[in-house]
This record gives sequence, C-alpha cells and structure tokens, in this order.
Amino acid sequence: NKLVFSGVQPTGNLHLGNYLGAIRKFVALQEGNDCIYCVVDLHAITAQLVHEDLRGQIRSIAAAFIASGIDPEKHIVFNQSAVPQHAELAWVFNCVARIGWMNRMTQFKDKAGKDRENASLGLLAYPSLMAADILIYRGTHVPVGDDQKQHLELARDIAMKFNLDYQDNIRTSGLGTDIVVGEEPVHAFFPMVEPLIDGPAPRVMSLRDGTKKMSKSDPSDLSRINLMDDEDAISKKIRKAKTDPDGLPSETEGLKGRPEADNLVGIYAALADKSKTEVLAEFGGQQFSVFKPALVDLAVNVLSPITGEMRRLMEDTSHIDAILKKGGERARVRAEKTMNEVRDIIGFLR
Ligand code: AQP
Repeated sequence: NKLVFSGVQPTGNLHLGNYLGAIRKFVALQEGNDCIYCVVDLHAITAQLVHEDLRGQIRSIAAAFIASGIDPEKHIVFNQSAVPQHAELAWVFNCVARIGWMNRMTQFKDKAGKDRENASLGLLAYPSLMAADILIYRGTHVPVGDDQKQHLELARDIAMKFNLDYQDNIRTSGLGTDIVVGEEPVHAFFPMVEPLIDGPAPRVMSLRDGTKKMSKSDPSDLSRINLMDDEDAISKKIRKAKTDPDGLPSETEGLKGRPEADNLVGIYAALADKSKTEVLAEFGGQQFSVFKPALVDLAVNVLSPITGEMRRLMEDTSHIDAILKKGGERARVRAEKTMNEVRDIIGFLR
C-alpha cells in the first residue's frame, strides 16, 4: 500500500516549478492512494526566522493545494506546526543522523552560502525534519522536484540506520516487518521511501537562465511564473523568456546544449500532459515566435482556473482554516500512534 506524503514551504509565492514539480503530482496521486499533504511551516523558519505574514503564506499554500484539486476530505491537508510529533521524531533522527551526512547536503551549502558558521542549526538539520515529516506517517512515496532527491536519499539512510541500530528492540516489540534493502534482509520499522520525481519537467529552470532552478528567492520576478500571475504577466514573462536564435528541433536529441529551449519544451510537455517527443513532433522546425504564443495559451488555460480559485479561497479564509484544523487533528492521531511505537522501540518510559 502506498502512503504518499509531501510538503511545500510557506516561504513566498508559489511558482510554476512548485506546481509542476510537486503540486500537480499530488493531485494525480490521489486516486487509489492514501495521501498526506503538508504546509511545512517549521521548515520555513530554518533559513529566515521572521516572516512578515507567515499565517497568510500558510493559508495561501493550503489554498493552492485545494484550488489545484486536492480533496481534503479523502486525504489530509494540514500545517506541520499543528502536529508536534514531527519535531519530536526529528529530534530522534538528529541523534540517528551524522553531522557529516548533513554537511554534504548541496541545499545546505547553497542556502548557507559562504558564512556557514552563521547558518542556523535548523538549516543544517532540515533533512532530518524532512525525514520525520514522511516517516511519522511511515510514508512510502514522496512526490517532489528533482532538487529534493538528495534529501530523500538521506531520509532512506536515516530510516535504515534507525532500523539497524534498534534491530533487536524492533524484533521484540513485534512492530517491524522483514524487508530486503539491496541484498540485505532487515527487520524494519520504518519503510524505505521512494521518491517520485519523473515527468518531463522534474526541475523547471529560470526563464532568464536555463542553467538555474526556477526559485521563489530569485530576485528577478521575470525568472518565474507565479501561480498568482494574471494572463498579462504570464504572457510578458514567456515572451521575454531567454532563448537561442535557432528554431525548435524535431527530436529531443536536438535540445542537448540548449537549456532554455529544453526548459520551455519541458514546461509545455508537463502542462499538456505529453512527452517532450510529442511536443517536438508538433512544433519541430517552428520558430520560438510560433511556440511561445502557444505556450502562453496553454499556461493561461491550465493556471487561470487555479489562480481564480486561490483568490476566491483567500477572500474569506475561514474555509481554509477549517480544512487545516481538521487535517491537523487527523494527522495528530496517526502521528501519535507512530511516536508511541518509536518511544517503545527506543525504550523511553511512558
Ligand atoms: N524549479 C523547480 N522545479 C521543479 N520542482 C521544484 N520545486 C521547487 N522548485 C522547483 C519543488 O516544489 C516543492 C516545494 O518546494 P519548497 O517550497 O519546499 O522549497 P524550495 O525547493 O526551496 O522552493 P524554491 O521555490 O526553490 O525556494 P527557494 O527559492 O527558497 O529555493 C518541492 O517538492 C520542490 O522539489
């Protein structure tokens, strides 16, 4: 059985990368799976402690989930700080994980910059909290963008080390199951999480520089399409998107060494639910002056209903607040069950 978990940080305006890399996949995975989607507000204070309107940001991420088509009745939508067991399990994982593992994380290096000694301890321990977010529900599948791959490998390492270190206690508690990791049989309490990263746009790149990830923190608003952008803004940003002078190739091979062209074709494919090969079969040999207006139409068609619904939900936030409250209550029940089992396995007295 798949238990799908993923989260989004309330740290700024959501953009097309967050939508295609994560939220759109959350929606698609609802059918036939048990899904838990979280606004990870504890993560939001790792890089920047004070936020001007954190509550508004939390609500707007939840609104984006609902407006995109996540069903909060069938699945769970909540904000992380409402379920303190995430932080409690993260503490245990801080003791399981090694400092060297955290120091190797590329996101930590990027976000901490040169002045690493001055980064928060929370930023260093971010992947430990992320592992706890997933494993407190014993999550098995995690839809994320490509930038989160390394953190998910670390979540597997943490789960594996916990399983091995507490092997005997897991066995006597009767709470584990036999699994095989690689060649090795393990009596596991925590499952090995599987990242779900595939699709034509696993890493959406900046519209100004095809070698940089589209990101909330890029100072240039022209570098990204925000979920709240209107038709004029989307059109302007795509028309101004950096490209090379050549037309589109008719096969994906021809996108090699052309990051901006590759990015726009990937975005089109993801929005149209097609492969890049199919998109090039349609547009191969055409100039960007033909392709860009088609991309504008497609992006507006897909995004404007979501934007409209997000605006509506944000006018009176009582509906979103009620969803988050109920989701938090449901999540807490599940999280407390796992945490009790973890306390028993470790040997805490309760
Ligand atoms: N450019 C991207 N392409 C594909 N997926 C992306 N994601 C983020 N950027 C891209 C995915 O969106 C989910 C939520 O991300 P997040 O808010 O938790 O954190 P982030 O990766 O730090 O987002 P940003 O926008 O890139 O913020 P900054 O500017 O702070 O670095 C994740 O699944 C992520 O993979």
